[in-house]
Amino acid sequence: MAAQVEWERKPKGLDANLKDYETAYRTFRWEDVEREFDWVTTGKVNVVHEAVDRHAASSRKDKVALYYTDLERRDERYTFEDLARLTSRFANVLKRLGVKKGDRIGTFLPRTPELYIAILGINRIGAIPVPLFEAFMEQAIQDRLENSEALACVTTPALKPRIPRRSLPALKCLVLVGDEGPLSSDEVSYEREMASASDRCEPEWLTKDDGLIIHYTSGSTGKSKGALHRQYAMVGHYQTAKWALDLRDDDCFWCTADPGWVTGTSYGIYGPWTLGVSSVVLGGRFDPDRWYQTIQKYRVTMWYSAPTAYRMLMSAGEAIPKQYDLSSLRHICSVGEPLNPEALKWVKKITGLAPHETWWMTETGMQLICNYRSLDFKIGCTGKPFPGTYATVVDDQGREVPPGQLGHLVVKPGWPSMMKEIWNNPSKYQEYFRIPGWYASGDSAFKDDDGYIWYQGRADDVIKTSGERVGPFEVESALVAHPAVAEAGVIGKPDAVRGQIIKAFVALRKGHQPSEPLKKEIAEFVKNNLAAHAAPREIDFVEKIPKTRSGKIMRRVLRAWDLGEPVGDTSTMEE
Ligand code: 6R9
Repeated sequence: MAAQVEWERKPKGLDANLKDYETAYRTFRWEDVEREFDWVTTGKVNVVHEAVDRHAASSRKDKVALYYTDLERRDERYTFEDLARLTSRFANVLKRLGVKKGDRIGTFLPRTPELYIAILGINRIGAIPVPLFEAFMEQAIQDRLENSEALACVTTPALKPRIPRRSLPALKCLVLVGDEGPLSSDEVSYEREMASASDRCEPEWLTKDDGLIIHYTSGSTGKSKGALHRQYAMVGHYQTAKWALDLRDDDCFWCTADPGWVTGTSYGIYGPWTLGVSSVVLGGRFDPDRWYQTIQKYRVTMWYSAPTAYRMLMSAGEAIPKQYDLSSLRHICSVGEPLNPEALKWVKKITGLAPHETWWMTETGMQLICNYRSLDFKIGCTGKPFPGTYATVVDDQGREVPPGQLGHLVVKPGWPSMMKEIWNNPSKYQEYFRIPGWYASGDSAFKDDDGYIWYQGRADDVIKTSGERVGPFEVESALVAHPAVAEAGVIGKPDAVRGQIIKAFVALRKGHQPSEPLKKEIAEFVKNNLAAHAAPREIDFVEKIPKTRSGKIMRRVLRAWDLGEPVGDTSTMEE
């Protein structure tokens, strides 16, 4: 436990949406939140009605839902009414292509308004969006579109070559955004189809249990897995956006995450828009100047980002933020990895506000352990369970451990946005419930005497690099596809800015010599086949990859090698 605990104290009577955590935690009922949704009275469920149509039919009609800029070519704003119209058009485009309720549709697009319109257009007809991060290369795309058996994919001419269509028999059609050229018979132009589509499309009425979205994410073994969420998840998105992000009607909210990741949909789309709050999207690459400029330009009031981003801003120095007016900010939150106290204090220094932790996962769909705007917290802690949920720390048998003792971070199943299934993989789903009575996160943590939970790291081999979740197996598979690589083992190596970086140990095939150019070539190969963020930043050549007798890579040994430490017990290692 931290020797000297520093508190972030909150003024009494602070005007937050969640005024008194302890009372709320005692009295909270999800049924009360359900009443905020129209489906409670109509029985007709569709997130697009709750996030768009009901606002478009209210006094929020002309309110800006989405501010979009790339600070160069595009500078646009879309009201809730615009979103109702455009997502209806896109829904009609999909209908014309024969897409029906329950079909999976990929979105492989840069962060542009079309991506948001596509996701909600897919939802409108009850189909299931499968967002694919823009930086994914061929292998990553193939794995995800193959597993989800997506019927169509919305993409751009520039990204299209990365979709291996010949090996995706289920993929019938591409919708191309920004294409003026000739199209093949299984392609349509987004612009041309949108121009002739009707502005009206009643949502497909669903049940609470029907599909909302599939987000692919990584585990410590195997290929990426698709976490399917249900429509009912919107109840969790809504309430956490209200109490953890503290969103209000007059806020201008900036969630910096891409919808290719769960944060970019739960809190880039569903949370803020079910609340009717204006959201900012910045296209293009990370750059400190552009980020501060965005806060200034839109007078952003609530900012939700990740520790790596805060640390990158920190390393760019204090002179840059001084050139911008950041005084509009009133609340800041953080997600994806632990926020180190140094970065927290730096953000506080430049904005006057300490970022508040929110802990959750792709599979949990919503924030579960948070620091709250009105509640004192200890700097460095992960926070307290969200009202209506119960997260705690247990031993291997599922018994809660005493304060201060390290254990598995678990959650009592049954919160609104818990994933419904792992797509096409019931046994993977069951693995999350291996500790009797609990959803096992795979993280380790301890609870202190005051009930604050302190994240202590992953208990498995999953890597978090720049806040993005990467499975070692995916990287190892990409590495061994290189002609010079015989075997590979991958670990996350601690890094001051990125949290972890990907480090690969590589054994070469006969006839290949270790060299610096070869390292570069191998890293480049992974970048081009999987994704830039999944490419190893460090490669060590070794004779052999340490494996157990049953053939499992011993990453514990790799980590010890990396640190130059003794390897410990190797009795299970193969000869
Ligand atoms: C939303 C998201 C989930 C894993 C999770 C944990 C780590 C997320 C954190 C955090 C410490 C926080 N994580 N938030 N660790 N403090 N506030 O990140 O989902 O990409 O699925 O990652 O990220 O290890 O298990 P996902």
